Amino acid sequence: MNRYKMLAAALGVALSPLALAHVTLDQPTGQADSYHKLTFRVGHGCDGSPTKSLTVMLPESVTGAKPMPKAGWKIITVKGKLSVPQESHGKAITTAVREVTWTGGPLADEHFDEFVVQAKLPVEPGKVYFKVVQHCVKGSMAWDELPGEAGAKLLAPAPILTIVPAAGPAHAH
Ligand SMILES: [Cu+2]
Repeated sequence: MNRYKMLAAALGVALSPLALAHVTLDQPTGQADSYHKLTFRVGHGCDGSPTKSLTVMLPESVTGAKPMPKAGWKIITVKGKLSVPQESHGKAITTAVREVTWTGGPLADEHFDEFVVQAKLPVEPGKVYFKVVQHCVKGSMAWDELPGEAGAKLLAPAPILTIVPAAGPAHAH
């Protein structure tokens, strides 16, 4: 347990809004089967220490990821094999970008910033989670907790995107 988590545990439900800034998605919903702009917002450093890298892990159902270049940050992508091939433009794809890392900054704890990836969302509506690791000058934070029992408060939740059904065909008369 790091100091942030210990502090949060000690405070219980009395977390300040600032402590809840976390790493989150700017847009909580996206349309199924669309190319979507995922904007990850970093609200603070690690227990006051400035952020020097951010790694976003993409679930298998999210493909074709392209990070947006960012001044002052270097981008590294890691490709991996998909356990289930997906289809794109009529072609089967078996590998996809599974991880995007930005290194640079450092981003001061007093500032916030946004890290952007464009990616194709799954066809099926539902929830997808993006596990994120934030490395700081001192220490790191893993934003990788998934919801468990109902109502349980997560200290370091993974950013979540709700996939909503694609808009149906135009109503024709
Ligand atoms: Cu926070």
